[in-house]
Amino acid sequence: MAGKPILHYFDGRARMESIRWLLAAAGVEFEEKFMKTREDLEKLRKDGSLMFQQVPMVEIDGMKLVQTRAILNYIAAKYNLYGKDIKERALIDMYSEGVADLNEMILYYPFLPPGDKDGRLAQIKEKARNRYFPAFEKVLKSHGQDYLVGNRLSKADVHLTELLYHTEELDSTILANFPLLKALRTRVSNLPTMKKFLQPGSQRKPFDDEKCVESVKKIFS
Ligand SMILES: N[C@@H](CCC(=O)N[C@@H](CS)C(=O)NCC(=O)O)C(=O)O
Repeated sequence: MAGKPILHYFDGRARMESIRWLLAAAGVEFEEKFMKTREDLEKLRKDGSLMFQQVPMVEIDGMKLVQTRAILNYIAAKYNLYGKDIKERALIDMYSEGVADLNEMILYYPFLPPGDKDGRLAQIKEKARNRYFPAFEKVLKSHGQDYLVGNRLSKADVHLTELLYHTEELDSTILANFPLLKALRTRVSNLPTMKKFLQPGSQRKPFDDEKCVESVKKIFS
């Protein structure tokens, strides 16, 4: 039997968090190896583990996978979170990419210079309220089903739920006008695998705070 996937990254959210969420949703246990220093990163680079010299890297099924989206797609395909046919997959990809666009803005936010943060926060909220959340609310309304695609859980639901949690951390009122998104978040959060992951003490990471930002600067500078 294959061992647990091993996640290589720093001890923070950034690009690895959506991988943690997706593995958790699939009910897959995983191990993590946190890089703490530049030497840790160099070691992975020198031993040829990082195809493009970048992390996230995930050891899974005898492979050393890099590129966040490739990793997510592999997990989704393996654990039936990727639709039943190519049309469903196209929708799941389209929704996941929309989520990723807003998520990218949030991911960089903690690493911005202090003077740029207020502007970026306003931009994130504006895009969430006026572009991304209305689009996903409309999808759920259009078919009246429990999940975004095919009436069953897919990676798109997991990514969107993660995004909803993270935007709510930035503004607790952000979901006020999106009842179907709230319902989706509750539904996904109540899945047994997710319930466990959302409890304190799980491998879910908190917001990337100043300590994390400092350590990341040391690793990558
Ligand atoms: N497209 C890649 C980007 C990965 C990336 O930018 N990783 C950063 C850490 S979050 C990194 O390793 N930076 C070092 C470098 O690019 O040399 C992905 O999605 O995985």
